[in-house]
Amino acid sequence: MSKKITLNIQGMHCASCATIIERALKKSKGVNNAIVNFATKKASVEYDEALTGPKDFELVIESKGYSVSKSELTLHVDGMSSEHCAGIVKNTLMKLQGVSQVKANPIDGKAVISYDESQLKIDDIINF
Ligand SMILES: [Cu+2]
Repeated sequence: MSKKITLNIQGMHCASCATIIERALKKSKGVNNAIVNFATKKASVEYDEALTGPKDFELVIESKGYSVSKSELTLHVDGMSSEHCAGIVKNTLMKLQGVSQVKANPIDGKAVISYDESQLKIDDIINF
């Protein structure tokens, strides 16, 4: 299945940076097409879901010295009072598309989520 995503890229300072990233993405396994726009700082990637995914693109982009910008959100999760609950919260959140990291702490009941704003909205996280 072919999928398309948009990533926000940090660290590009001219049009040739965009070209470097674009070439690297196009060369990676499972990528059908990639367009990197310097002006909007966005990369749009068409890929085969069975072969690759956003985490791979992130690695490719980082290997060229750029990064994918992430947003961080802290939620207070009611009732998350043990390691067991924290584990469930973490696993559930990690399944959402665009979420790259979750730290769930049963002691203060807080979950810190790193996610890609272009793939996931705060409402999606809160209502999941
Ligand atoms: Cu440049």
